[in-house]
Amino acid sequence: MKINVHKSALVVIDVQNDFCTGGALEVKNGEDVVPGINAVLGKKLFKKVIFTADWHPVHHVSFASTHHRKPLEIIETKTGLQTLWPDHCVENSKGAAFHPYLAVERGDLFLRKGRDPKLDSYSVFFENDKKTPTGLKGYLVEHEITDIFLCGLAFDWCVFFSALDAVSLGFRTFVVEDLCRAVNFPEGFQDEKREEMVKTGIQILQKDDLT
Ligand code: VGL
Ligand code: ZN
Repeated sequence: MKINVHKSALVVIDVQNDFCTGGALEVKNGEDVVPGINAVLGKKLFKKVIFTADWHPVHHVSFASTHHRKPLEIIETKTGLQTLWPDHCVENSKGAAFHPYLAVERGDLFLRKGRDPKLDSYSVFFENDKKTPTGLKGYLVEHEITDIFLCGLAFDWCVFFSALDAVSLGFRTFVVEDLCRAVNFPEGFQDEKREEMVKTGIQILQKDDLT
């Protein structure tokens, strides 16, 4: 597909050490997206490039350890159901840093999310209460971006929720599937989320489709 450079932004979601092999919340082969993302960035197809980072304080509400529970258990919080994770992306830790080979020098805007101790944020647009904005919409609108392309980690969590919000905010929304990797737990979750995205009007494409 031919990208309209003047109206398009690429959002690279949470390509951080903790989501890569050996990380605290390892996404299988997460780091495999890095060369492809760097190659796409080198093509200069986008008016703006945004890198996001999951960035939590210690004892964050999403950490199983905070509740003396086990990862992947689900608990009820004031803002609804919360899936619990291993401690991950703790602010200023090595795990929270971007993957060392990611071409972050191409970034226009860097956005941290999940900084409220009591509220998680999967989406790069709204925190999990579905109403607290991150500010990204304002940035994109001010730069007259209408088309957004999402990639990164994890396909079935942060990329998924970000894509749904992008559509609801009125952006033409594309997910570059082969520049994402999924948690896929339970098995089949990835296909389920993919299906949901397609039904919502999100276009799924591959990196070689970007020209
Ligand atoms: C993510 C689980 C918890 C993600 C972040 O970036 O997909 N998943 N925090
Ligand atoms: Zn997180």
